[in-house]
Amino acid sequence: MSGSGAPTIETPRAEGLRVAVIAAQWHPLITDSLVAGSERALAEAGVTDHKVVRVPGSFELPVAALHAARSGYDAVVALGVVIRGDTPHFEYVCQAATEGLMQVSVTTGVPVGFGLLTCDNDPQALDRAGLPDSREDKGYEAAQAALISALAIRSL
Ligand code: DLZ
Repeated sequence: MSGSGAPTIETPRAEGLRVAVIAAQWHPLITDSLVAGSERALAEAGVTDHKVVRVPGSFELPVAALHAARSGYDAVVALGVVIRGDTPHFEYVCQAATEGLMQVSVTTGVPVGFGLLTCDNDPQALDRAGLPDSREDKGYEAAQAALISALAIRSL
């Protein structure tokens, strides 16, 4: 999937929304930066009520996201990094996390910003992590997506 075709997205005003950021701990340099990017977006949107919860790995993102969605949060931001290794483990963790997060979102009606990086190698992940030399900031983008979706849902 290439990034070409991505729209220019403005960070909305979202005062009053409650947001849970759920982040895995694997690849801490990258996940910490994704968390920082998501918090930057929340601050720019005027969100004052947010909580960051860390889970061990990306496989655990869906269950924590489910609890957040059931606990009254208006939006969830899920952040993690999975790097391909020599075994099929990569596919299982990526598929479980991705499908699990989508299920949480469609079964609870609470939007989940998808900030799970699924990369072949470290440089690909670093390039998307929102670090000073990164080209992209997927933590920021995932928070934007969660906020915009929550506001869109409210308007329906
Ligand atoms: C086991 C594992 C491996 C090999 N790689 C990653 C990874 O690259 N990124 C990640 O977020 N988690 C990884 N994990 C941990 C699993 O997500 C999970 O935490 C463990 O299997 C325990 O349930």
